[in-house]
Amino acid sequence: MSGIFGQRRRSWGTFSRKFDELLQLKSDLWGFVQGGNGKMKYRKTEASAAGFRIGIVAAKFNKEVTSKLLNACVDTLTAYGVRKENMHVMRVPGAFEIPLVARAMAQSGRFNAVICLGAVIRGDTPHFEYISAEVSRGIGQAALDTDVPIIFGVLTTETVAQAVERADTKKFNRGGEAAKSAIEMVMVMRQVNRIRRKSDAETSVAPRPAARRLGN
Ligand code: INI
Repeated sequence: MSGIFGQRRRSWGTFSRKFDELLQLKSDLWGFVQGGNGKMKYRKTEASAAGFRIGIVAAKFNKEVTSKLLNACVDTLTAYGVRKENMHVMRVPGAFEIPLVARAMAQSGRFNAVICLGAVIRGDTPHFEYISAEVSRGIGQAALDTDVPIIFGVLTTETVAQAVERADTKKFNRGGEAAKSAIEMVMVMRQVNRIRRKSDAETSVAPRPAARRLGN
């Protein structure tokens, strides 16, 4: 995983990546699939995320759980075609710190989506209410402020056992689910931004910054 977010480089690599993305987008939408009778049919295919750039913010608090979420998230992104060099992971102390970093990553214009991973466990602490309320509000607000999909992959559970179960790839696999939601939301926002651009062009309004930056 690499990339220094905030830094902009314009090189042949950037242009060839854009070209790859365009080709990939086309094959995301249509491709040959095998029909029930064994014949090949030309129809919509599975989503692929090749060329996507994904930011991940993962809390260190309850590390045994958040590491599982992170591993599953990275594995699923990889399975969908996201290259390791296009994933940028930021670790933060606890869930409370996630929204600030997620918002900054989204604002950088370097990511198609940002995934937030954490585990807030009630235990005996009144902290739970404050932290879980703040992290969900902050993540939602960050997405609305930046126009970039920011995925809520933060577990809020009563017990450690519940959190472990939700992070388990053979059970709820919330890390993998968060990765899939991110990919789906990138596709959704591309469609929305296409509609916006069309409507902006019709009304001669300048394109919105988020839509312009990553070609979303
Ligand atoms: N952070 C978590 O991510 N999960 C928790 O369950 C938790 N509890 O219970 O206290 C927690 N606390 C730390 C918090 O997120 C901040 O890092 C800390 O308060 C410093 O701002």
